Amino acid sequence: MSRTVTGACPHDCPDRCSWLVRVDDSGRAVALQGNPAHPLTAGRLCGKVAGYLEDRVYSSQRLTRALRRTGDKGDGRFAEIDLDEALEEVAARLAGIVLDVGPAAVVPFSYEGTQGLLQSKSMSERFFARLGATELVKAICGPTGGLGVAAVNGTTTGVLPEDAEHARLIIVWGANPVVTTQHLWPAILRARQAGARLIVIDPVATRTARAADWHIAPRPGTDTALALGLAHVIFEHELTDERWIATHTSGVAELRAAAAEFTPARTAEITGLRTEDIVRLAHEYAIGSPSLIRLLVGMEHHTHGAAAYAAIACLPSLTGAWRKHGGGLAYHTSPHFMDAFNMAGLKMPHLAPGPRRRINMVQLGRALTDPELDPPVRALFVHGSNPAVILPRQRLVRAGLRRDDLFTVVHEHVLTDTARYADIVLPATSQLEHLDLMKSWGHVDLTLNLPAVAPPGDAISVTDLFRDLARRMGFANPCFRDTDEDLLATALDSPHPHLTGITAASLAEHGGWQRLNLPQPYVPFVDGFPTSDRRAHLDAGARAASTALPAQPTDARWPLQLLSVKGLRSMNSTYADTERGRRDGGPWLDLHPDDADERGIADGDPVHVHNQQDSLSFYARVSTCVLPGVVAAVFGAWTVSPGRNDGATVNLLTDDSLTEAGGSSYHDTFVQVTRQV
Ligand SMILES: Nc1nc2c(c(=O)[nH]1)N[C@H]1C(S)=C(S)[C@@H](COP(=O)(O)OP(=O)(O)OC[C@H]3O[C@@H](n4cnc5c(=O)[nH]c(N)nc54)[C@H](O)[C@@H]3O)O[C@H]1N2
Ligand SMILES: Nc1nc2c(c(=O)[nH]1)N[C@H]1C(S)=C(S)[C@@H](COP(=O)(O)OP(=O)(O)OC[C@H]3O[C@@H](n4cnc5c(=O)[nH]c(N)nc54)[C@H](O)[C@@H]3O)O[C@H]1N2
Ligand code: SF4
Ligand SMILES: [Mo]
Repeated sequence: MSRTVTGACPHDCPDRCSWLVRVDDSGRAVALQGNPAHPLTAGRLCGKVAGYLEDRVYSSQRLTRALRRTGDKGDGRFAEIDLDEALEEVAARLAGIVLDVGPAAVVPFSYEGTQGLLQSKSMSERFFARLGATELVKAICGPTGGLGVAAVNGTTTGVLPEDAEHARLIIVWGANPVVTTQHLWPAILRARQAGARLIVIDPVATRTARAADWHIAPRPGTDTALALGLAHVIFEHELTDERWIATHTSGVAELRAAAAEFTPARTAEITGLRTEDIVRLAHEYAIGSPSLIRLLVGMEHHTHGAAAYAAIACLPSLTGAWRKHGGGLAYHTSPHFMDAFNMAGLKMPHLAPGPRRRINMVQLGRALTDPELDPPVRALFVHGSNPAVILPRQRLVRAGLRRDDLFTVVHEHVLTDTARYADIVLPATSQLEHLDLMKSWGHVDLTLNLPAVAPPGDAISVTDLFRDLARRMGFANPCFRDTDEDLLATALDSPHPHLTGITAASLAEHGGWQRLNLPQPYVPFVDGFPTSDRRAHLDAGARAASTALPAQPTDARWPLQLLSVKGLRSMNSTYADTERGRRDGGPWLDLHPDDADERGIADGDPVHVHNQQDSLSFYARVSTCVLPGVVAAVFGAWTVSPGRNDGATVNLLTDDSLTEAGGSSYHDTFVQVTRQV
């Protein structure tokens, strides 16, 4: 008899689909489908994940045995070894490095390959805390926008993205939901069916922008100016909600003064938009009711990204958009979960023997190659991430990974670019083979992922891996013997009202998911913002004014701004190796006709894209999809993906400077494009 097991997609995607796995008599998963009972998933997985069984679980490329490197770092030659032998070697090497140089010489590098609490934030965290390893600052995605929005509202949460359905004027600002949040997009479509108008603010004519009623394309990095320009018009034309401002905000005088400088004419000059469009947008926004601004990650990857989020976050408080269900600002929903879970119990940071050194993931390349770093990084333990592809300044990262005196362990599903540099590769379980508890950053349903099939070969989960290493390294604390079920119960062991009545058993009984206990309808902030004085701090938006000018090329040789965006068929760098991931062909670089003409480039021509860091090959796609002065490419390709990219991994060109919150300012990258002869 076949059986059906409930689970959830592990990816770093706001949609967090609930899924059903059909397993046949022999214990093989034969079908994977979106859970029809979960309202947002609505029975459908996206095109990236629909093939998870073939592309990952049963892929011929799947790692099922531990590997030891036999060739040079990076060239991908390995020999299979026993898992026990591999783990013994890892434990011995880590112990040796701790003894020789100290525990800070060990750097764990994990990110969002799986967003499961157990696989990404439990036993591994305990292990590295107990070891006293360097702590990785993981601010590449989220904290920059979060810093700006929370400076105003006290939190990054707001309108639930699914409540876009109730809005009648929707501004999607720096987000591409048709590609990146495919299950939340229908909420926007439903709103439109009910008469809502959709405006997209994006320098690129994305699929979302092309579907909008109005696409506004400011120059990249000019959103602070645009938001302050809109505030200017809203003040000047008395479109403010004075009652909301008086009772729910502070700092309006500062914001008014800052916005005074951003006349439509000046705003137009900075953003490249027309003055009449700025005035019209402000009016439409202020009058639309309920009006919703949907933010995601687009403005984050700029040096002054946080400022833009702060300036934008002031707008709904100027117009009182928060009053109505569906009105306000929709951004991350994570805090609804993360504030509720017992994270200290799960991660146990107190196990650390003392203060831990911190290294920012964005600058891993620097850390690995800095001759002055004391202690030097001597061991790198990677799981749930592909740093050789996703990090900026890729050549430096790879130079670091190539170091002979660096011991690198990579726990993975497939032999990624990063895994090719490993001394030891360990095979990881897939989402079908381990237990997990999944939050979401796009909705408020908690999902349970039950193991559906046995792991292939020696594949081992993150939790089992670190339990085993803890034992081998003699960590006596009983917390290292907690089972996955114990860990799951610990995560939910919290007095927070969002979790009342939610247990592993109740999640299973409810078909694998339950909504957090939030009021329905959820109308945030009508009773006050979660700030010290319960008010939105508009002065934070005023302070943004000082960084309202966009990044400029510092060298006339590299005049074009390169935006590297998310791909339709890949999930960051995941699936870039699959047939599906390669279907788009290319790699493509979008280029404006003016810039193409100036360089004698025709549509489809092979081009070099180069700057002070590197040079890559692309095919030009000449169209007005991008503004003059801007080029755009999808990031995430691997150097070794055959046929697709000739090694064109965009992060060879991106710079590793930090945003205000320690994120990566990928988009402040400037390049030149020349026709290949
Ligand atoms: N298919 C697919 N889905 C994904 C992912 C994926 O790789 N593929 N990745 C997931 C992850 S990790 C994330 S963080 C989310 C991201 O989801 P999104 O934020 O929706 O995606 P991005 O492509 O990073 O950026 C969105 C848009 O911001 C625009 N942008 C860049 N600079 C500026 C600017 O200065 N101002 C304005 N207004 N817009 C700007 C870009 O042109 C881009 O179209 O998607 C998730 N979902
Ligand atoms: N130029 C440029 N660079 C970018 C971005 C951009 O827009 N432009 N976007 C940035 C953003 S927003 C983000 S979030 C990051 C994403 O960076 P990452 O989170 O590193 O994303 P992925 O490339 O998906 O790599 C995740 C890896 O985890 C592995 N994995 C999945 N599940 C498991 C598991 O259960 N166990 C183990 N051990 N491994 C697992 C996958 O096989 C995959 O290789 O990239 C950033 N990089
Ligand atoms: S990547 Fe996102 S849209 Fe696709 S199945 Fe996973 S959660 Fe759903
Ligand atoms: Mo991200």
